[in-house]
Amino acid sequence: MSLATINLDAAPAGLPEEVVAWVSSVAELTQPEAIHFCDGSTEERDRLNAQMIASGTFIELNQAKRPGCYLARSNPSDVARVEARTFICSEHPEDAGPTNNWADPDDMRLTLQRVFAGSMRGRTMYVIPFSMGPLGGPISKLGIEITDSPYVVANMRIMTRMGDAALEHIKNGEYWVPAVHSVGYPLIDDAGEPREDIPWPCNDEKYICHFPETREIWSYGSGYGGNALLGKKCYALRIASVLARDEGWLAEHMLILRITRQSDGRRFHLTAAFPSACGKTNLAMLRPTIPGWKVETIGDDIAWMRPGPAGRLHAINPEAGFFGVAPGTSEETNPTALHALDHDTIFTNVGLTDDGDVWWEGLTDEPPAHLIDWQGHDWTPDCGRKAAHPNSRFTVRASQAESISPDWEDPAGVPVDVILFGGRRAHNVPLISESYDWNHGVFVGATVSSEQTAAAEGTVGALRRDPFAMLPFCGYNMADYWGHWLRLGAQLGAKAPRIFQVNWFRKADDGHFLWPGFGDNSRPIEWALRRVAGEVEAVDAISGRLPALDDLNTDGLDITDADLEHLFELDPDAWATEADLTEEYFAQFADRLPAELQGQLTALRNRIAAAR
Ligand code: GTP
Ligand code: SPV
Ligand code: MN
Repeated sequence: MSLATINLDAAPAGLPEEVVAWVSSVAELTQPEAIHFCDGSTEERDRLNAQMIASGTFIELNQAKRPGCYLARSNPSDVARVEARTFICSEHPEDAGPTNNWADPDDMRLTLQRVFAGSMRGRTMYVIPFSMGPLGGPISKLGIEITDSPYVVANMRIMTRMGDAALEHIKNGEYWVPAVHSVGYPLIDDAGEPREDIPWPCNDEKYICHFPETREIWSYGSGYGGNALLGKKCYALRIASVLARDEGWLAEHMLILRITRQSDGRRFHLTAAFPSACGKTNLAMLRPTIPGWKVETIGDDIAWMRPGPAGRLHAINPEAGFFGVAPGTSEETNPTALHALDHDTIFTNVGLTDDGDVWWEGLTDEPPAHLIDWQGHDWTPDCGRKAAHPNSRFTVRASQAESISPDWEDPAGVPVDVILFGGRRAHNVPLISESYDWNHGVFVGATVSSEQTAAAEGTVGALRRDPFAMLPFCGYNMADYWGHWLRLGAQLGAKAPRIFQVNWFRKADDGHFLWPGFGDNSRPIEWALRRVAGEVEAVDAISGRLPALDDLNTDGLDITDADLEHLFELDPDAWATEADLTEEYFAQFADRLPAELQGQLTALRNRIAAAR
């Protein structure tokens, strides 16, 4: 089958030969019934929405209450990223490193040929040209995702700059990354018999594959989130981290925000890496509980950062939307996000109320008396099940957040002053500490551990290492990635951002969170910014430099003195155990581990010994 023999509705003129050849080869393999090149128009969106309502993929929400909003319910087996089925297919296993699943690229190509063969039979194949980052920007990059899922098209339309405008850049010969996705549910079976479509097609066999040398993405079997919206984790993190290593920049799992001090108008830009579902969206939309600071949102999940002309590190948000965790989002915790969801939002796996609205755990104190849960079953508050899946999400344009910065689409990015590393740590890690220098900051980032959340399949709550919040997202050997960070720091020198570690999740012995979090996170951040401005001293300690308690703004803060002190307690014995575990952790990287990090471990041990 060649492109010419496939019934194209509106194939754009002037496609580069390599695009035609690639689309044809994927069509030949997957055998779709039709091919549609997405133009990104509202007409196209409306047509696909109507089609998804008819097929049951979308449930139209109450349009008087939430215009342009839809609910999708996934298959209960397809609710999160599948890290065990995510592969880095580099030629040499050591280039994927011990923290990734490696697969031989030749073997994987054979597997992919097998599963993709005929996988789109009876379906339309959508071709989505997209830009990660503002169109034509110096830090931005292009891609084309082929998918057989209209739900993916609808989400990519929100999450990226998608359609004709991106295609124009590809037609001009700019570099683009190919990404192929199939849900793996053809509508014609092997015997040639047609079968009915279902609201959430997917396949029990899943492969999320990355080829770092040829810079390709192939994803099979899942329609959910980062498994299927290939611009996000697959491109903007796993493939982009490889591009960034080779080209001298950084692709990171970080939010970006601007904080302006109103008294003198001084602007600070901050990026922060937290593991999945650990508060990036909330922090990106921070509403300070202390006066005098204004926060603007630039991004909530991914930052691409490059040294700029004046030698500073500049960050852009490569995405155009938020794919945010719904549960826990409320008028109290994140009013900005909540208000953004008033219109033109796709909700996935949340509860459906009797008046056609949405609900999730934490949205209101008082749950509705009845609703339909994320699996389509009747739900009442006492039924013992969750109304929304813990990894249920909303997809919304970034521009719908009232906190969005007027400069969020500046193609040159914003100059970064501060980098935060955080995780969920019930013990040991203080509310905030400053790294002694860049290399110490890299050590802190490299040793982050965090309790696992529902964002990926696995044991929720289990403590695991999540270096730089990139464990599931680094496209090459993690030790080489640390080396890349060390080199970039040396290049930036005195102009490098300052690095801090934070932990909103420390718990008291009775299990309550010691820190109120959310808007009050502005307090330790204020201290960090005052450090950058050279306005406040710090106290040298085991894990880094701590604030003197008097320097942390606690006006109006609802916390006991005991809890406040506990937040900064550093137990030398517990830290000696941390150091032992770090040594064990580092051992798996063998001779790829940068010597500087071994040196940082020794320095940590020396500080522990001095504190004893
Ligand atoms: P991904 O989109 O998965 O990368 O994650 P994210 O980091 O953007 O996650 P998000 O901001 O949606 O995290 C939400 C979870 O973090 C919810 O369970 C919140 O209740 C919790 N959370 C966010 N901020 C805080 C905080 O300051 N304190 C506490 N205790 N919990 C918080
Ligand atoms: C994450 O898991 O870090 C996310 C959600 O941001 S997903 O896009 O599904 O990866
Ligand atoms: Mn994320």
